Amino acid sequence: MATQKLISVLLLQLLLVILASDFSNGQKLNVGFYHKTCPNIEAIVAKTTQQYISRAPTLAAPLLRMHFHDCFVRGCDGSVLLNSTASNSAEKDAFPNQSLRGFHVIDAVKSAVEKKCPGVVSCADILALVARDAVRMLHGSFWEVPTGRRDGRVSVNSEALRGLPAPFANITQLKATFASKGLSVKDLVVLSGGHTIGTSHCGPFSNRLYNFTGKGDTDPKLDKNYIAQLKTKCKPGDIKTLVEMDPGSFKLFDEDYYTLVNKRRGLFQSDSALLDDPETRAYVIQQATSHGATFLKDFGASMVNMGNIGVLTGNSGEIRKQCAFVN
Ligand code: HEM
Ligand SMILES: *[C@@H]1O[C@H](CO)[C@@H](O)[C@H](O)[C@H]1NC(C)=O
Ligand SMILES: *[C@@H]1O[C@H](CO)[C@@H](O)[C@H](O)[C@H]1NC(C)=O
Ligand SMILES: *[C@@H]1O[C@H](CO)[C@@H](O)[C@H](O)[C@H]1NC(C)=O
Ligand SMILES: CC(=O)N[C@H]1CO[C@H](CO)[C@@H](O)[C@@H]1O
Repeated sequence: MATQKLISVLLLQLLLVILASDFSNGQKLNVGFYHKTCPNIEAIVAKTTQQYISRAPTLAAPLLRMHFHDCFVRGCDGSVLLNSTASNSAEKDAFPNQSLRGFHVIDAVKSAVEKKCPGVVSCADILALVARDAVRMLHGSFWEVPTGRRDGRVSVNSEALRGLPAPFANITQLKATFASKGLSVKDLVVLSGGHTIGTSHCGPFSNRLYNFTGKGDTDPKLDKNYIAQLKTKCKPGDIKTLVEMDPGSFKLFDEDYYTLVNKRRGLFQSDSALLDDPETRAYVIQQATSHGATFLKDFGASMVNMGNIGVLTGNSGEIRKQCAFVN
């Protein structure tokens, strides 16, 4: 009968769709992906990360930033962890990465995980978990990290500059960059709150202090008293000195970032730019005037969104044996 034939054709198609999605790149990440294959993964990652961060709390910030840099270039595929080879200059060696550090922590976590569950856990997932643990260890929020990412085999130096937003970016550029990764305007203003921890070299903002438009002027969007303070730390042409991005509380993951931005003390032009859009501005003011009522919760949600960018799943990519090298 025609209907029977139609039904069996439909069933066959359904089966093919299920099979195809099982073996393709279209799978979703999920919390507890390693439930059966590496049940203690979260504890192993947390323990090793803690060992490093308790000794050197300033490592937390670059580890969070590393996950951001991974996700914005080729998706969260561990490409930021790959070393250059004789024939390839990797993301790691690109200009925005010159200040990334903490690779040895990722390597140590990977070794600890490999001992218990060899060949099962991706470096991309390890990075996502370490970033979460780093924030938690600075008294920030906890969020569940969906896992199941696989590691990419490619890392290209020139893609890092193109994929990552510049500290000089204006609000239009920032919104466009985040939108191109599938992230919302809210994700932009929430994730920028990552600048509540860590340090920056003088380089990314010294133009705001000394020669903003090439006339020896300063950036009118930066608080005058703050400029005076920053000038005592960053002399003209100094690209090496480090300054705290949230002075006095750069080891505490809190809502201070929004208080600073609201006082026109965001360090980068990209931070100040959050006052130039009605939606991002409203969020800055809301968090600044409510002791960060929703920031920590929002941050976890936006980190999950960021952690989904361009992930490899199923049979795509590989599970690297060492995070700095493809298998
Ligand atoms: C919105 C666009 C962003 C721009 C333009 C930007 C730019 C920068 C720059 C220029 C630095 C200083 C690097 C140095 O000189 O050492 C920095 C540091 C940092 N960024 Fe961002 N960033 C952005 C978004 C993010 C996001 C989304 C996160 C994480 C969720 C993040 C986390 C950090 C952290 C934690 C540091 C401090 C690193 C350390 O202490 O070594 N940033 N960022
Ligand atoms: C990978 O490169 C980094 C510097 O970018 C270096 O410190 C590290 O030793 C290299 N890793 C290995 C396993 O060679
Ligand atoms: C942002 O920067 C781009 C590129 O420099 C420029 O074309 C655009 O006009 C700027 N937008 C705003 C709102 O300043
Ligand atoms: C400021 O920038 C202008 C234009 O780029 C340049 O000619 C001048 O030498 C700079 N001044 C200083 C003090 O760096
Ligand atoms: C951590 C790291 O690999 N940093 C590299 C960033 O890129 C510069 C070159 O542009 C290298 O010298 C650094 O070693």
